[in-house]
Amino acid sequence: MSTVIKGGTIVTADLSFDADVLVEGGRIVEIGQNLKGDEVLDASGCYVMPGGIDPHTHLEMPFMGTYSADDFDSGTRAALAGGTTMVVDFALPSPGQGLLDALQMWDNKSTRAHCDYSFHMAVTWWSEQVFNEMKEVVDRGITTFKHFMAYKGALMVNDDELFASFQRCAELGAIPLVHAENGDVVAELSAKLLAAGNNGPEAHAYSRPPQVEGEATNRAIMIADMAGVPLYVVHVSCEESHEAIRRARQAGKRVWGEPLIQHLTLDDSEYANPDWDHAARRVMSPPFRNKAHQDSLWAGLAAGSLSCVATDHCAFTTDQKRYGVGDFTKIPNGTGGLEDRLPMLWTQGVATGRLTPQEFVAVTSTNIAKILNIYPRKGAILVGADADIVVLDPNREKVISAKTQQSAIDYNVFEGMTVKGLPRFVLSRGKVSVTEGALSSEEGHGQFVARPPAGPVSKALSSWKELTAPRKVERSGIPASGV
Ligand code: DUC
Ligand code: ZN
Ligand code: ZN
Ligand code: ZN
Repeated sequence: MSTVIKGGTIVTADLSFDADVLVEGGRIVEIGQNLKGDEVLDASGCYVMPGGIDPHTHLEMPFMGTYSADDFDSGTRAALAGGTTMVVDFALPSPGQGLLDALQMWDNKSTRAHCDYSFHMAVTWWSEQVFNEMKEVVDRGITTFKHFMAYKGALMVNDDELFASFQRCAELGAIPLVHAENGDVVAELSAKLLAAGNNGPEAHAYSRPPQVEGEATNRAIMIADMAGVPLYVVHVSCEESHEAIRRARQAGKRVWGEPLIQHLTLDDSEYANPDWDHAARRVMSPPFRNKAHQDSLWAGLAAGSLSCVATDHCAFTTDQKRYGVGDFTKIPNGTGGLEDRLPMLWTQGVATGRLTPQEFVAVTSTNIAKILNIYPRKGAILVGADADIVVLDPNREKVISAKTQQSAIDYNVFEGMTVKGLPRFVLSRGKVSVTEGALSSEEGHGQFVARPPAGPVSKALSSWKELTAPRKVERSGIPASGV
């Protein structure tokens, strides 16, 4: 059975042109004029783009005493409903747990996926076992390792562990990721705030000012440079962190930054809401920032200093958020966004003129496909590519509401916002999974996407190593010791 997507405008990260797309056997088999297929999808007036890739989700993840509420079923349904056709989730070993053990847990959970997926592996502690298992993880097609510089006493790794793991990544052709916040400072500030009776959700933001993020981003960049490895910084929320990434890139270092749709579109005034639930539902790390930081992130996407827009989808119900009544440090950190990432970015980015449609495709799909070394199988409209396609209707609109979302939680941080630019069709490896808002996806259709380690292109460009390579100095006059 073949499917032809007819009469639309193809938009890739490079160019736009009018053409039909013929899909068969899960792949794009032809691009051209007047193509014929068994099934016809009318794309007139629409943009035909590579399906979104969300490089940052936490589905059914054990975290802060509970589990994130969306699993691979509801999470990937939400993804597809919003035009995202692949997610990269974090396999998270608890400290002391082996990486392969954690991977088995994620393999089991992900059998429910409605769209394709891959994993990043988190390094939450360091040992010979972790060092050894990293190789096996890479052999299984997981070539990215996440490190938390925050969550002291839980997931945080120290600088010695960070340096050891980054060096191991360099050996394996893998890319380290960092959650960049100074966990020691966050812990100190949190304790001070609580001692002063500041225990509401707004104190969460006070405990994690932009400086803790800027400091950690700079530190991670320097440690990666010394390890000779590229670096991907997740959820860049502020100018301090963006500035560090900009400077590193300008100096020729291979560093990428990932802002979230939430940080681009929601600001810190949310925490001043007198309704405890409203504020707590928006507690995530890093927290929302002010307008100046948002402007910095938008500018970075346009200028290319920031590369990918993600969600960090880590959804908790209102009941779960209430674990933190009386102590903001116990509010499970995280917000949803999987279903809303593309429509929100289109509405507030493309429709406002801040991003071109090509830039939209680059930051929602193509850039991350290249970084993860799965381009052009993913992130492309090309003959031979997987038919992961979103047909986006720029005139289709809705008001975001928890009542109509796929996510399992009871609210939506974008509730009441109008989005214009919604999928008419979404195809997941050729399977029509969404038609004008109606889902026809299939549990278990999603497949694991193994990623080959990067070749020489992944080498960091810093000249630090050559300039300071240890050289033993030959000396003739060596003084007698110990006199
Ligand atoms: N931040 C969150 O808000 N949730 C999950 C993990 C993280 O780093
Ligand atoms: Zn994080
Ligand atoms: Zn995260
Ligand atoms: Zn289902």
